[in-house]
Amino acid sequence: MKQYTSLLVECNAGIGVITLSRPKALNALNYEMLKELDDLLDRLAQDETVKVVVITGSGNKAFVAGADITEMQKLSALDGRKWGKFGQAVFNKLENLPQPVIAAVNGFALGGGCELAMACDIRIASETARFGQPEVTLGITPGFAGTQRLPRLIGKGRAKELLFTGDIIDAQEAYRLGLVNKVTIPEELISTARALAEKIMSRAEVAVKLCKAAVNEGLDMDSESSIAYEAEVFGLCFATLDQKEGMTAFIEKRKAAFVGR
Ligand code: DAK
Repeated sequence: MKQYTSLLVECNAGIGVITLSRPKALNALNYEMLKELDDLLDRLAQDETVKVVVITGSGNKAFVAGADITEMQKLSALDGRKWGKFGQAVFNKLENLPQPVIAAVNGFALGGGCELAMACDIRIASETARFGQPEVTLGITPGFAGTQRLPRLIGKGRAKELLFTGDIIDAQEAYRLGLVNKVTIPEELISTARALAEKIMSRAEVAVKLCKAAVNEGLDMDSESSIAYEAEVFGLCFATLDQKEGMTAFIEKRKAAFVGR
């Protein structure tokens, strides 16, 4: 795998682990990190050996403490719009990566960090994780789709409270709100993410990918179109070897041996 300046990448036994690494700035997202992430996502999308992706932050203090404030401070309005559009495009690419993506949130996930976690499919948080959209305390709005993904995840009223106050919440509160799927002790964060990745990898790969596409595409459609889309992906499953194997294994009362096709 290519070497990056702000990302560590390790691919092993089907799991690609991306560690966002700018320790001096609590892994704050700057232009270089976003550009690297953009490049890496293109590569991962083409890499059939990577079945599930896990994203975490380096160190034990931060997942990502937001977009880099020192870099943003100098932006003109036009550059701000350009930066926002680029970040949104990278986060959309992450959200729509063919493989499932698990965020293993190991500390502060603020602003752009919370938005990055929300662009992942599933979030697991360490007990030490902290979440928030503190942009209003800096005189700005969230710029990487936080105003859109947060209400879709936790509901309009709760999202507005977090967006209007900039409050930072702990992992248990994030779990209560439905912002994270699970909370673990810090020592078990990565092993929990890996165990979940392994469970997903044991299922029919094409069906998992089609579930992801159906949820992502369907949520942006009217209900009639989304249900029609679901029928299409359901039908497509019957063109796979894994559908035949899965149903035959059930009837023969044995464990399915999926081949990922
Ligand atoms: N950017 C740059 N540096 C950061 C940073 C950040 N977001 N967060 C922390 N750092 C740096 C600190 O400046 C400090 O650097 P040194 O002073 O050591 O050189 C180092 O990381 C350690 O941080 P602290 O000393 O502050 O550590 P503490 O434990 O005391 O506090 C903290 C941790 C996470 C509570 C605190 O660092 C903090 O409040 N950080 C900022 C959190 C924040 O406000 N994040 C949201 C950023 S705003 C848009 C596009 C994108 C966005 C908006 C619009 N468009 C273009 C429309 C996104 C916005 C954001 O994400």
